[in-house]
Amino acid sequence: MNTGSIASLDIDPFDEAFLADPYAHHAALRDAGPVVWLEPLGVYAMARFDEVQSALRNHETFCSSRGVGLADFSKEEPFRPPSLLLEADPPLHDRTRSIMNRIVSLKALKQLRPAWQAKADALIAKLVSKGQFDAVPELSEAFPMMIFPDMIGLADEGREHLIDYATIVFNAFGPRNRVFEEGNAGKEAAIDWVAWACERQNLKRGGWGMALYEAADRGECTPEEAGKMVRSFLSAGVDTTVNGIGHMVLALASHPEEFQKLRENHKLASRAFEESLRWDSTVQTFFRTTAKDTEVAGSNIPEGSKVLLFLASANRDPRKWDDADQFRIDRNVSGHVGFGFGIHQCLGQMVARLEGELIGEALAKQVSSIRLTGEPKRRLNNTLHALGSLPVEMEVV
Ligand code: 4MI
Repeated sequence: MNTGSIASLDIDPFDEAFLADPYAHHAALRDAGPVVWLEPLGVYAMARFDEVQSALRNHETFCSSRGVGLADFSKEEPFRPPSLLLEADPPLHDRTRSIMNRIVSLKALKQLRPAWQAKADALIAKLVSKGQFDAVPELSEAFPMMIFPDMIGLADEGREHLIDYATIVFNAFGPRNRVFEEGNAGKEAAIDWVAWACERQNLKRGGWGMALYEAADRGECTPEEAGKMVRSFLSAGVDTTVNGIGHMVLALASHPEEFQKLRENHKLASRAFEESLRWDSTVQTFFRTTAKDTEVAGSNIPEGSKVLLFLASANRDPRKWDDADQFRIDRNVSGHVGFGFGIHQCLGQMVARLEGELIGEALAKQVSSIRLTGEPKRRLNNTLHALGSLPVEMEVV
């Protein structure tokens, strides 16, 4: 229940008009106060940078083990057995994280880089020679699918289920609305395939999946837990980077002057990716649940409240960023919360950054101009800001 001075808004951030254009609605949420009450959902929300960042930092009060979606796992059956990482608090979370951190290492990525760079360059060369193409299937989906499943050591058969699985997982953080029902319809087979793909006997030797079972062999966790950690890789690793790359291409195509800056200085590629993540954050929102009564900016939030954190809005809060709505690849973007903040901050961020940097660099080297040839289409999802199609034309240098 909403008590006291907190502004109550008749806004459902999971309705289709909001999901189709979240940035048109964020200012109203931010301007209504540091904490607001969303009447249609019966949850608290924060959309300003300072409050989002401080809730993410304060994981003891704003916990994850009761789910990071609308459902409170202490009252409702979770849609799938909870993640040992995303939907866990310390000490369980920290144990999982340290097992996974040893696998997702700088050293591992250094080894992968040359082969990934060759693949990024070859993909862009192929697309530039085509001239016109849809950058969603042919670039932003194609590139992660060329590298990520091999890195995990997934079976060759059925990899196409990965994006359907992510659609289901990210829709499930929201309400059981039409986006959930229609977006997930016909994709159920992806759930069974992912369960199968996470089993030890279906993973290849030398991949990050098998490395988790080897951690189980050393007694760091049980084999069942290793399987769930593989599931975390598969849940988080594909659709996030797919749309991160898609948003970078969209941003560069719609800001030719920024693309020219990148062409003049290829070293800006990683910044271009980072800024595109701030400007159009793939993961728009996550919930937390209050583990105790708390106070935010003078307002009381009782224990057991769901609190919706608008990461993407924090990343465009004019209280924090100069010209917040402007995409500028040479700005100082450090501190954005597109990868979250605090103990849950994205485990795969180095992987995502490497993917984005390599695509940005390949574009800078090989392409002289990027032009939209039609309206970009959105694929509505309760959590991800996702692209359905992005028709572009690229001219060769
Ligand atoms: C931030 S996206 C994401 C992260 C982790 C998991 C799923 C999605 C998981 O299953 O652990």
